[in-house]
Amino acid sequence: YTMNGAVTFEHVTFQYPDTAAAVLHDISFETKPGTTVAIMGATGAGKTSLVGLIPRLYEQNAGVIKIDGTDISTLNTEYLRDSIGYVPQEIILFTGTIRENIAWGKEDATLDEIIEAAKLAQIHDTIIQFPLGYDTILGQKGVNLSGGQKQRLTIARALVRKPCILLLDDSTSALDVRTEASLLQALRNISCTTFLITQKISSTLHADLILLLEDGSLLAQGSHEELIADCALYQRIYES
Ligand code: DGT
Ligand code: MG
Repeated sequence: YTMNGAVTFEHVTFQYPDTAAAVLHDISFETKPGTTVAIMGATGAGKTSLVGLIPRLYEQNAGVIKIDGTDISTLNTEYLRDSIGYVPQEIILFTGTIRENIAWGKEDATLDEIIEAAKLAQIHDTIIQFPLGYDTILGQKGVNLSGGQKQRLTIARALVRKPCILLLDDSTSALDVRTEASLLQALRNISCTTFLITQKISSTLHADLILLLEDGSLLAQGSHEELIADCALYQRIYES
């Protein structure tokens, strides 16, 4: 691990090149290394766009993003994307073994590294229950996984690259509360700064920082206790 994973946004504004209106307005926040950041907000609020700026999938129009104090626009994008794991909102699995699906993009991963990643992603116990274990074939010719199993497999795929920062775009929506809590704890144990886009209040309860987006603006930020005390929208989400 080369990065500590402290991410800072300073007055970040972003709009997609082909559109007139900004989708993120003046976003500022600061995370500590190895912590959990939950990002909440209605559909279209800008959650996916926000996390996409961290590995520089897009460039902000104004403001500065820093990792460990360094402006990311001065960092090599290959280095950035090697250090940042990204689990996109759309899950992509292919017909092949579980082992191949986890190692996708890092074909030189050893079986030990794959198992380690699967354990962190809370999917190892499920995998070893299949008669063929990691050699189980997925897809039309093999087993079909549940939504939550697919999500954990794609999280394992990101973890096999040993990222310092992990971006989970709605990747725990199908996990039960206990499994999600175990996953977040495992990520804390390896000091991986985790951005978790979520609609579930159960995911935010243990987050160190919650970012609540509304129409591209950061409506509120803080811990669960702080937002319950200060933010009417968060209270409404909590009570619904
Ligand atoms: P979700 O996933 O439905 O919960 O919504 P978010 O919060 O992830 O929203 P996001 O960041 O995907 O979209 C924010 C706004 O940006 C929304 O008005 C749609 C627009 N947008 C998203 N992706 C693109 C893109 O690739 N190109 C353009 N021009 N606009 C985009
Ligand atoms: Mg999204």
